[in-house]
Amino acid sequence: MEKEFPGGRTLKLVGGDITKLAAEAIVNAANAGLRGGGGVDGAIHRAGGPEIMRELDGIRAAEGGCPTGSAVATTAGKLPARYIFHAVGPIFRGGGQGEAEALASCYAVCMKMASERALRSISFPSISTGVYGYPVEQAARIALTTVARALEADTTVETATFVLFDEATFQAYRRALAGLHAQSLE
Ligand code: AR6
Repeated sequence: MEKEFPGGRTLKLVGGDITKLAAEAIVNAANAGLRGGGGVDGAIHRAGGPEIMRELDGIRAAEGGCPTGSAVATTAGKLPARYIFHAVGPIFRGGGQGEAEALASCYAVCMKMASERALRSISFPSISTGVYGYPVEQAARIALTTVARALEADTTVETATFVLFDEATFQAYRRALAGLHAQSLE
């Protein structure tokens, strides 16, 4: 499923494993310590090899980690990408702790980092909706709205793809994208 934007830019939803799909930047759902973990983070480090963690060790030593709502870049090791952007999503604590702003910021920062590097393609997982507990219907709306806004603005990104691991997550994003379509037709 996809949505077209002016200038031939496209936002796509696909099901599957983000480590299997080539993109110039692959986004990881990381933690503030940049120490790796389970979920998509575990899958990226397993498939990408130890070089990615070596680079994160250097960033951690220099900067102490990465704040929630932001991201850091490394190379991609063995993954079919030039960069991994390690984005730190919010832990959901009821919704009154700035979680929506932090989640939107993850996507906006990654789109900005892609454009700064003149990248044409980027793929995202559903940040914060696994271990971090963000309700997926709300998270999908925030994710798609933020990336759509970036694709409508000045960016080098031609294709932004959400790679959604399980069927329930894919369906939530499908509904949210249908909602975006309806809004833009109003
Ligand atoms: N490809 C795409 N999506 C995936 C994959 C994959 N290979 N594997 C899992 N997902 P989570 P979070 C989906 O928990 O909520 C880690 O330990 C998963 O089904 O990976 O942001 C980090 O180190 C879900 O839809 O990320 C942090 O400590 C989505 O990715 C913490 O978890 C996000 O789930 C971050 O938690």
